[in-house]
Amino acid sequence: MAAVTKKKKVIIDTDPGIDDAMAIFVALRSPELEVVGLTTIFGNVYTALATRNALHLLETAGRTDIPVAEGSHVTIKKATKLRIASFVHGSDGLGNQNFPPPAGKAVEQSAAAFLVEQANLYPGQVTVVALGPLTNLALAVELDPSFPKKIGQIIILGGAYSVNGNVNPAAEANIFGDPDAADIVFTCGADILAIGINITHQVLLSDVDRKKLEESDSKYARYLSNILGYYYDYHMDAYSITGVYLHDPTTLLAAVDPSLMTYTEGVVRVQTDGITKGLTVFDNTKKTYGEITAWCGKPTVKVAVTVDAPAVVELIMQRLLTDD
Ligand SMILES: [Ca+2]
Repeated sequence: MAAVTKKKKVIIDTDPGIDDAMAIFVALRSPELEVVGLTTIFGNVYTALATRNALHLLETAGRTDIPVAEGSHVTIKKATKLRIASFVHGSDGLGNQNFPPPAGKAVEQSAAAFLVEQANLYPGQVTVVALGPLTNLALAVELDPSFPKKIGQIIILGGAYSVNGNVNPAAEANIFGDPDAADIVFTCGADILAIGINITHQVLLSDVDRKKLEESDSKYARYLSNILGYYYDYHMDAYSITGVYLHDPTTLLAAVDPSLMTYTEGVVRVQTDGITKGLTVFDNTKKTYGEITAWCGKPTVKVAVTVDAPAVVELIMQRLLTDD
């Protein structure tokens, strides 16, 4: 038994989303991981549709054994005016393919309650891969102040470190979706690894890769080929590129193989209002400022600074091009 490597327990907090779908499939296809649940959040779509899509993706993969817990429908401050990125992923979140509704249902528990429960069941052993706005995680911290110490690691797709955002020059979409929640999570004291768009904008799925997916017999590759068209069109319109950024699957791979990236450590605070709402500001903690700042005394987090992009794309493709 000693030779058997223990699988890492993972909860994916997600707003599916075309690249979320890809990340979920990569997770299910990764022998290093045991996906213990999906929790849902608004972002690419509203929360109810995120739940429907999460159930649909698990049914597509034949993994209805994995529970889905529905997350918050409002921000941590109860704002109901949400930023929904349907222009990126289609109004159904999955490239407007008119998939039938899922047969299954979410569990009764809320996402935050599920996160707290799993952290208590397996202290120090559960990794949360957060692929949407951070509301559910902030609610988990509020629900159980010991959650940050009981959760193993939180890997966050969020922020733009020393680069422009993708909602506006200041803000990256997941942080912009609920900046107050993001600030709670970044300063909660958990073992946090943040992957910003300075990283994910280096990881591009090219036309050649797309063709390989289209020509593959794998059910995952075929499914993704069908929904990727909308995402390619958005990237051509927004960035004038023939390819798509692999935000969510890249972040997921940090749970599979952290050595694909390098990291620095410091304190991240989030701007919660004004024209720079959603801005993530990293303090490298190397300078002792002459006055008390909002970063002073806050716990440090890890932020990814470089990525082996070809290796990330290769691993994603390897996981998706087969289905057994
Ligand atoms: Ca996402």
